Amino acid sequence: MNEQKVALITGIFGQDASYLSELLLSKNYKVIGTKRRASTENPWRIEHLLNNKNLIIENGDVTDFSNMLHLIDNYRFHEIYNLAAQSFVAASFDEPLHTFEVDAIGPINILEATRVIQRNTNHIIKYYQASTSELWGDQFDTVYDNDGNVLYNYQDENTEMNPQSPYAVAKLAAHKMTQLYRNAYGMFCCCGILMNHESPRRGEEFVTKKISKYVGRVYKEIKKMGLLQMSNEEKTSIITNKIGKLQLGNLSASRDWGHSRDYMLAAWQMLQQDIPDDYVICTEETHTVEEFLKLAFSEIGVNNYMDFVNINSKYMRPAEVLFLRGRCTKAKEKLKWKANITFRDLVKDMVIYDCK
Ligand code: NAP
Ligand code: F7E
Repeated sequence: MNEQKVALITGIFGQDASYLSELLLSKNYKVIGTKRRASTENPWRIEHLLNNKNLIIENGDVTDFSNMLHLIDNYRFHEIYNLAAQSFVAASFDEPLHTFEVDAIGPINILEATRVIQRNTNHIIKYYQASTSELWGDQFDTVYDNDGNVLYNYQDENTEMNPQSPYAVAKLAAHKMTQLYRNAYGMFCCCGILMNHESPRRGEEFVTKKISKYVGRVYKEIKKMGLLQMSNEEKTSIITNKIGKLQLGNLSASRDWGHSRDYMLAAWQMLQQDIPDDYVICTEETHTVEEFLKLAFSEIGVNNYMDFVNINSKYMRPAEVLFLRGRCTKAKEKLKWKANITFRDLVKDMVIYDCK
């Protein structure tokens, strides 16, 4: 019989950790998930997994080297997925030091602890670093036709990186360190450069969840109105007076949005390869925030979506990433991975969840 694999997932209460836990548990892994010690805990994303005997939750703060060292020493891990992060780009402008501590120093703590333990035990531990499309910042490459006309812009593993936020700078430090541990010490380390990925379990401060949650509230108000004979204008005005308008920032920013469930499969696949490498994971499509907004409202039969929105400068960023659209030829070829959940299905999934 094969030895049961043991995996560490840092940041177990986060969105991606919930889907990755489901995947690993379905493959009979023992999963050790770490959470930060907190006065109140909210494991809602993995509530359905808490009775699984193969899931163990431990306290673990990635900013504490000794904490990471003891944890990695206590278990014979085969795989480590470092998902823990201060992951909200906007907050990183207010908390640059905290963000750097968690998102850059945190991964170095884990890499260094892994290196020491691996050296002492000769037991190979594979490491996954949650890198991000934010690393590219304002950079992209372009494909031209024979007449020199632009066909499309994209980012892939070879695109220059020019981070535009404290979050992205910290993640770039972690990305480079992960590559260094692979090259200098021969460790099995992979960076998954993942484009934005969402789900009904997305944190409420991110724009997709903010929209789907608001649309869910509008839907409930429309349902309460039942068959009342009213114009759309009257309905809109009653609803926005009651629940307020949705406050948003830059609607023209463009993102390559996929589903977290699909992307966590790619993260796992990276660690199943014989040779460690870095991979871009994306859908190869791009949509603006406004397109997301329009589609989300159309799911509940509302077309006058802009009447529900107020553009609020509070949600504009000091520096913005305007355009993201990935190209993941390498992942398709080497991992045999592709995104299965379309943009339309993602929006639908989130809106249906928030309408319930
Ligand atoms: P998430 O929902 O914000 O999850 C991150 C988790 O990390 C949270 O549960 C958080 O715990 C935990 N954490 C924060 N500080 C910590 C610390 N010092 N020690 C241990 N845990 C800590 O993020 P996600 O969307 O699942 O993303 C997972 C990873 O992928 C992150 O590293 C993110 O930066 C990266 N990423 C995400 C995307 C995306 O679009 N989702 C794209 C590219 C890369 P609390 O709940 O206590 O705050
Ligand atoms: O913003 C614009 C905002 O906060 C998306 C993280 O998972 O993906 C995520 O980072 C876009 C930006 O995600 C609002 O300006 C407009 O252009 O949902 P977001 P993000 O910054 O792209 C990357 C890949 C990660 O690695 C990160 O961890 O939407 N936007 N109005 C708004 N954004 C927010 N949050 N709120 C608004 O009201």
